[in-house]
Amino acid sequence: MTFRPRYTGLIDRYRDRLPIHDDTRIISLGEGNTPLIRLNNIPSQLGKDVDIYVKYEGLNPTGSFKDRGMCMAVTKAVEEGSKAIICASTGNTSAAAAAYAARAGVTAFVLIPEGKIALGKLAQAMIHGAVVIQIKGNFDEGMQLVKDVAEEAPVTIVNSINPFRLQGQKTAAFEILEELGAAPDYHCIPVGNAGNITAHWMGYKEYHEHGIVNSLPKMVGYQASGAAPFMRGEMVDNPETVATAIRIGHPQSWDKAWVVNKESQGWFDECSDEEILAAQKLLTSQEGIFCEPASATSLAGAMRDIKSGKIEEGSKIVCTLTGHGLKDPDTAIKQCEGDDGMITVDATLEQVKKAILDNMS
Ligand code: AN7
Repeated sequence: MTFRPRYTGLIDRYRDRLPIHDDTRIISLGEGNTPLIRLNNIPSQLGKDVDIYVKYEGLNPTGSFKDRGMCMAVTKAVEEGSKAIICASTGNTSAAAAAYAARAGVTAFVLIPEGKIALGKLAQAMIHGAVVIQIKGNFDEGMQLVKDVAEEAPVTIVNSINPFRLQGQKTAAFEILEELGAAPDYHCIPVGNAGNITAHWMGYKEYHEHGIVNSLPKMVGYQASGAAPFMRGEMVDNPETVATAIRIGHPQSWDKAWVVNKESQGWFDECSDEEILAAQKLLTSQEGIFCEPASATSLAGAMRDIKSGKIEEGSKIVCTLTGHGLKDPDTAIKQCEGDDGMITVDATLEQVKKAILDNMS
């Protein structure tokens, strides 16, 4: 039996690469160190010789990649003496802010678009004790209100415009490089505010500049068609998509993401809601991996670009799955309506046996 040190979260693990002092009180829930899972079935179904890995960020403590950034943002807010944090959110940021605020003993204020956040995320914000402020408006309006109110009230913004968020989130790229020993050829990622694509590129470049690896990926950002400002080349005022996490029309990291696009020689593209949901279902049913709709955008786009040959055979591809499928049970159940996966029978041996024998594949 070999013992290994207890994993205590990404700030401890990467403290030399993060803006942390020796005596900083670290606010951590053990985030990071998420699995990089090689897909077994989908590549062959595509009929292409490609190697696809998914980085399952849904396995972070609050079920999304936001924990990587939030542990840093809250750690630094507390270090600076802040008693309250605030964010606008399509759901996951609010869940993470609520949890890390509870851990730190500070107040979290979260602005969410009324009726447009997935049920699991709302439950998280509420049960962790955040002050949930629903606005009759969308994320972009909430973000502007957060910026305005932070000028007038003693609250620290923990959206990804807080630079410590991206510092924490860059560690996902470190983990990928450590496991693969080199950069993938392509890193495919869902894009909303474009903080995460920016943070990944920071991480990839940092290991490259320090000579830890000698390759860099092409960064490919996929948006939902109804919320695709990077494809339109301008802000979108009324974004709409089933993938509520990325229902964002005014990305906060607009300029940074265009730099990533250029430097990495990657591209942006869009996926329809149908493609997103199909990819989510394919991943659950063929690989056993359950991510939320927004997260499946990375795989939906990658599959299309693999099929068309834009991503060449022989490529190694990492798709980030940003959030857990349990975040949005309503959409998952709705997706299965009309399937014959649920059968109601009398509580008798005869009926249960018939249900089994009729459904053996
Ligand atoms: C599952 O929670 O913006 O491009 O307020 O929850 O870094 O914005 C969520 C974003 C992708 C997009 N996937 O990441 C919020 C919020 C999921 C997300 C994104 C989000 P960015």
